[in-house]
Amino acid sequence: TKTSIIFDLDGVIVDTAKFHFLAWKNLANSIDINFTEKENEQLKGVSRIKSLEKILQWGNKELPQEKFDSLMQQKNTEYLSFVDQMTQDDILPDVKSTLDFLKSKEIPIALGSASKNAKRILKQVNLTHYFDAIVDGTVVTKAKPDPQVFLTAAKQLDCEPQNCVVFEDSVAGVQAANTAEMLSIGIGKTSVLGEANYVFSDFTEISQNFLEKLLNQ
Ligand code: B16
Ligand code: MG
Repeated sequence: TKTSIIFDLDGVIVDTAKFHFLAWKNLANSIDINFTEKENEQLKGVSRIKSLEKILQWGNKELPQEKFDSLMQQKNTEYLSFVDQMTQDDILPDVKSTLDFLKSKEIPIALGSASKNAKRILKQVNLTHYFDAIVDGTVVTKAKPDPQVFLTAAKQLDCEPQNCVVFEDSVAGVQAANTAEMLSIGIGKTSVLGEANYVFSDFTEISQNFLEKLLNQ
């Protein structure tokens, strides 16, 4: 059986998590809500709308729909101002060599991201051509931890979920992969991503030997 690989985007391929954090923090502070890295952790992999809902909940605030919409837009405008400054140097260490290795083995590769900006980001850092399927926030209707995003990617690659491997940096994303019955590999801290089948701090920690074993199981 042939293994396929699904990559999350933010926090796995590129370090956009720090841009999301900055933009959410500025937004929260502008409406007098405190926002820390710990709270940010809970927004990883979570859609834009859900993220703002959570922030308002934490701050015990309710807003009229119009204000809600304008804040979401404000956050995205600030976020995109960071994204548009990105270059290939913002690709996380050893991600490109991993993609090259998988390509050399003719492994199908998909993106499974909650972001509506995914295609723009891939283009910005010149990685679009690696992906045989792109499933992002413009197509999914059910947010992680729902497995929809990864199941859709598997379908597009014509791969059984059991033969898919998912790289994820968020708790919600690891849960989504597990629910989809895929092999989950957490990128980040074991203390946060303990539910994953394996956890590595980043791709520099993943040996070619390990990748080869993944492809041959
Ligand atoms: P956007 P991923 C997720 O992307 C991010 O982790 C999350 O922080 C963000 O709110 C979400 O995308 C939506 O992003 O505002 O660009 O549509 O990690 O699933 O690639
Ligand atoms: Mg992520």
